[in-house]
Amino acid sequence: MSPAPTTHVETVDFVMLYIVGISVILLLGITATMIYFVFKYHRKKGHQPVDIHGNFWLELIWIAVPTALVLSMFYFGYTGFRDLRDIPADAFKVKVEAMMWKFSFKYDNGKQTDTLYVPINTPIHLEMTSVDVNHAFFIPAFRIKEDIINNKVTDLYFKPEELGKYDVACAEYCGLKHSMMYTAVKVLPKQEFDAWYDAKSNESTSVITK
Ligand SMILES: [Cu+2]
Repeated sequence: MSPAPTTHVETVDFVMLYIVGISVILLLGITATMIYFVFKYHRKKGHQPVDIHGNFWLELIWIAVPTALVLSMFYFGYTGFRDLRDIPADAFKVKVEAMMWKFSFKYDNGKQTDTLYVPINTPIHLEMTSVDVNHAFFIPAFRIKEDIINNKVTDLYFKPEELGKYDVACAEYCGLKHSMMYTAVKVLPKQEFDAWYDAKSNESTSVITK
């Protein structure tokens, strides 16, 4: 497996697999028990059913085990979420403006682009707002997504660790051309990014197209 493009990928995928894994094991276990009971306790001639009034240990187990499982899901979900929200103060800031139906990226030095360019191995902080309706910023390969709201600033954070070009999509239905509201994030080597950042032209001459 190739290395993940950001550290968030491992965290988010782990939580996902953990929850789905537990759910699948429980589904199979409960279904198997149910089928077994249907055969074991079906009506038989000459069999007298008896009522059972409580079983302390059984009840303790079926309260304690699901509680522990759900709390562990919460724990991994919460620590993963904290990683996504813990934005380093020295992160490289890019302002994102969403509008029907495109994204615009503004850098501190005045540069403005339609494609997001970022240097590798650098924490990136996106400060996002919308000039019209609600949108959402989604980079599937990085496992990050956040709403973009009019008159409000929302944030996203990631640290790219793999060079390349990754899809960015709007993930909130925002009108007629919502389905075409796509752009890309290009992760460049540090030197190449600096050259682009300091150059007059807005477009990168990068050969990265994958
Ligand atoms: Cu949109």
